[in-house]
Amino acid sequence: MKIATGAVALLTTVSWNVAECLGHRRAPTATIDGGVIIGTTTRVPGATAVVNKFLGIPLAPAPVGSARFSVPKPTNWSQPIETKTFKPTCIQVFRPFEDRDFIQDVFSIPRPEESEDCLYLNVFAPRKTWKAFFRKAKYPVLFWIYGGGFNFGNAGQPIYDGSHFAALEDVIVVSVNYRTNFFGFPIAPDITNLTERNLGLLDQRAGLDWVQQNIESGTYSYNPLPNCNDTNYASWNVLLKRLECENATSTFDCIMQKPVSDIRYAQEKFKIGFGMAGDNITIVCDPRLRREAGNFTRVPVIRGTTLQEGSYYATKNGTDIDRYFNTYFFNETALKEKVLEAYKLDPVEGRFDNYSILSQIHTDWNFHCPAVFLSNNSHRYVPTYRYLFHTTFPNLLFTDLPDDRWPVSVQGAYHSSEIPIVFSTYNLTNATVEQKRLSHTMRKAWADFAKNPRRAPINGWKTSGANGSTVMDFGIDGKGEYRLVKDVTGKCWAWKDFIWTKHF
Ligand SMILES: *[C@@H]1O[C@H](CO)[C@@H](O)[C@H](O)[C@H]1NC(C)=O
Ligand SMILES: *[C@@H]1O[C@H](CO)[C@@H](O)[C@H](O)[C@H]1NC(C)=O
Ligand SMILES: *[C@@H]1O[C@H](CO)[C@@H](O)[C@H](O)[C@H]1NC(C)=O
Ligand SMILES: *[C@@H]1O[C@H](CO)[C@@H](O)[C@H](O)[C@H]1NC(C)=O
Ligand SMILES: *[C@@H]1O[C@H](CO)[C@@H](O)[C@H](O)[C@H]1NC(C)=O
Ligand SMILES: *[C@@H]1O[C@H](CO)[C@@H](O)[C@H](O)[C@H]1NC(C)=O
Ligand SMILES: *[C@@H]1O[C@H](CO)[C@@H](O)[C@H](O)[C@H]1NC(C)=O
Ligand SMILES: *[C@@H]1O[C@H](CO)[C@@H](O)[C@H](O)[C@H]1NC(C)=O
Ligand SMILES: *[C@@H]1O[C@H](CO)[C@@H](O)[C@H](O)[C@H]1NC(C)=O
Ligand SMILES: *[C@@H]1O[C@H](CO)[C@@H](O)[C@H](O)[C@H]1NC(C)=O
Ligand SMILES: *[C@@H]1O[C@H](CO)[C@@H](O)[C@H](O)[C@H]1NC(C)=O
Ligand SMILES: CC(=O)N[C@H]1CO[C@H](CO)[C@@H](O)[C@@H]1O
Repeated sequence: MKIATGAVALLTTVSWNVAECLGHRRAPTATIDGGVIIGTTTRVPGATAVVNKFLGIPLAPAPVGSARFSVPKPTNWSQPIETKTFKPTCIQVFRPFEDRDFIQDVFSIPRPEESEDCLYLNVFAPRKTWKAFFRKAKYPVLFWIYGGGFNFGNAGQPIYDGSHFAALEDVIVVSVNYRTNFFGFPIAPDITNLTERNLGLLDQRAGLDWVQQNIESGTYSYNPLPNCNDTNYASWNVLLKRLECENATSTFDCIMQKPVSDIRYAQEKFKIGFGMAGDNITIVCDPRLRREAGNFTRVPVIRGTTLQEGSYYATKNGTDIDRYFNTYFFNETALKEKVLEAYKLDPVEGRFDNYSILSQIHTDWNFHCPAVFLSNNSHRYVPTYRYLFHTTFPNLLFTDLPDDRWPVSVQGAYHSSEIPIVFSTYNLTNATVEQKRLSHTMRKAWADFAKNPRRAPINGWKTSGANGSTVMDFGIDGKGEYRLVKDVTGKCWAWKDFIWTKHF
């Protein structure tokens, strides 16, 4: 399982038509296409600006009942509605079932309410000053698409709170819920339009449409290739069996009538995965060829990875190297040989045991090397900035996980640990000075890039250059320092053939 995270910085500004009640304590209201919304306000430490929050704005009619697999369409309402609290997240699947608690302890804090009625988005906007109001000031928008490997995720997670961005950087943050797993990617024979098998992607696009700008959807970066065989219904057929629908007159109706809890449980317990259907519209089957031909939306990018992306995944799957290879690279014997040679025990390079070997392997093939290859490619067409996130702050470590499966000593700069730094949503109580400084730097860099993507996000941050190897190393001293360095990409060659055929 891969948990992709991504933010898309919209490159244009929008006018957020807020009927400001400047100087008054009244709740902020806004008139949008769908109707009138009433939000709430907040403040963040260190900022004078007030933040207007509109949480749980309806994005589309609820996809429930017979509308379960409906394509998101604009919705509207006649009376003003309160948008003051997050709405439930979409139905989530945490696979395998045995790992349900562990995955949530790391990636879903606190555990949200779930519902099929989940298509809502959230806006965090700086309250305009009188001056800005009369200038008709416009703000750049940062659009946040949460990760979760298209199995789970929730725009309302506290670490994704956009208040600091809005208050301190004068940008608007929009985050959107989208459907995942079976509910977002129903590859079923009864749904004949391939694009309508990618509802989760359509939901994301609906969120972008809502922002009403001509922007690109999230880069399809380094996920495994989508299912490009239109008639491969392997997952659907397993689900039919597990839900005892295989002999029904209408198998589709049979599944539609099953309770959500049964559908969720079957996916977790029997490890049934639903992914995207390659339709060459929402998701293409030949992304690498298109990228190499420069056939993509030409906008500048920042992309980066953490130093120990794989530390969580390697733990999750134990320390048996053979089992790991059987799980991820079944029957790829040549690859296994090449990789194990490249990553043999070497204390100098941080490989002391099976676990540290697997942690490095997972970091490289799933995150680090794809970032290198992608940067090497995109820098030929668009300004491409790459970063590494290197540091581990004590208040971001998981000290109270129920068993010893992921000890604090090996967590490191784990997958997603840069997110609370970029959003400034880490726990302030025990934050270090270095942490606050680094958070300020990264948050500002992201915001400045949205304001002007033609300029380096930080002075002196050079583009990734030949071989994608020039990187800004955030936390290079293990604390808050950052510096431009040459990344060590030596082992990526071991992965090139595999990644290029299976993941691009
Ligand atoms: C909602 O949209 C429909 C279709 O455009 C329109 O007919 C209806 O009047 C709208 N309702 C409200 C309350 O705006
Ligand atoms: C397939 O579905 C998409 C999304 O609803 C729609 O835009 C497109 O027109 C449909 N294609 C056909 C051939 O009906
Ligand atoms: C697509 O999947 C079906 C079902 O597994 C299989 O019979 C068929 O051969 C596959 N088609 C291709 C082109 O691989
Ligand atoms: C469906 O039919 C097959 C073959 O007759 C049978 O083995 C299976 O038990 C049936 N499944 C259910 C849920 O009735
Ligand atoms: C998508 O494009 C690929 C590569 O060009 C092609 O093989 C595949 O048939 C296309 N699929 C659809 C659904 O258009
Ligand atoms: C570029 O993309 C367009 C549409 O997405 C497609 O029709 C075309 O075949 C692509 N060209 C190449 C060289 O991939
Ligand atoms: C390390 O992996 C090898 C190969 O799968 C396995 O035989 C061995 O038991 C593993 N050692 C530990 C401590 O897990
Ligand atoms: C494993 O790979 C070998 C050689 O490429 C092939 O003959 C065999 O059928 C594969 N086994 C499975 C189960 O895919
Ligand atoms: C923040 O950290 C302090 C000290 O470790 C702890 O008591 C508090 O519960 C934490 N707050 C949150 C929201 O996690
Ligand atoms: C947080 O800081 C306080 C005061 O400096 C200290 O007593 C406490 O042990 C710290 N807690 C953690 C979890 O680091
Ligand atoms: C970068 O791209 C060039 C040109 O395609 C290629 O020769 C080189 O091997 C690539 N390097 C990496 C690290 O992918
Ligand atoms: C995704 C994956 O490979 N999960 C495996 C991790 O290891 C457990 C056993 O501890 C297996 O049951 C899972 O299938």
